[in-house]
Amino acid sequence: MRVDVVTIFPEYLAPLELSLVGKARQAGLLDVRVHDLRDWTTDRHRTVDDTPFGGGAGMVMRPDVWGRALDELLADGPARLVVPTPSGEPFTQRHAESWAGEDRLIVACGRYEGIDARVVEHYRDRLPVTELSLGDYVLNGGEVAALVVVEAVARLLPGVVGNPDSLVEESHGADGLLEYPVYTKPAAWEGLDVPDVLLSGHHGKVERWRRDEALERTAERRPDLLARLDVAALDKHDRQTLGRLGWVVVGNHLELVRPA
Ligand code: JB8
Repeated sequence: MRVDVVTIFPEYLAPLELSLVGKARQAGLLDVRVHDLRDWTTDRHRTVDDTPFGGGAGMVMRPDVWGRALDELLADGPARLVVPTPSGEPFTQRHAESWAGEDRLIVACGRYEGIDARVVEHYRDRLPVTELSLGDYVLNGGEVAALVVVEAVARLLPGVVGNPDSLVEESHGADGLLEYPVYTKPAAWEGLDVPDVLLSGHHGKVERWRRDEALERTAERRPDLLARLDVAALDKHDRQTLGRLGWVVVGNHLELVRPA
């Protein structure tokens, strides 16, 4: 897969040389190209921004500079355009899974007050475009989101993660629950013991304990995930555990009932 990242801070993307993503690139599994938006400016000062029409604080990125950059990259062929913005849709593992099956992404990193809205309006009629949020907080630009998207997608590409089993049993995986807690040696540390069941060698009991821990953690930390869970994925024991946590099946979903 190919990913083009366009930014006024190409050095910000240096971590994409490292670790698993760096190895995937070296192995030829992932082609990441980082571009300086200022390469598409035409003035002496390499200007990428201007004052907002209608007034207000800050500066807005010019659509003409972005248009030249994106048109040149798109001359190589079609791509999905990803535009990080705090007003985008929340990035999830579902986006990463879907995009890992695509040929090409272009990530357009804004700065200042963002990119002139006509850029997304123009390319939406020509390409799949996703305005994407990393969460409900505000960063200074889209570069961190570009790092997040490349890492989340790259690890799902065939051959990038050595043991593909690592990809199936994890948080925000298909079962819609958070991961259970994990432990390794030493079995006793700072007065804290690893739960006995994990040392028992009883595979069935280990699996049940992990499932209950995942359900409890999700109920405690991410009730929004439980409320969106498909109850078809829950066995009788799951429903018992959730019942003790105050969650009951109503139709095809879960609801939290407070004790009377
Ligand atoms: C200007 O918070 B963010 C984010 C913030 C930004 C821009 C893009 C993304 C562009 N500020 O993810």
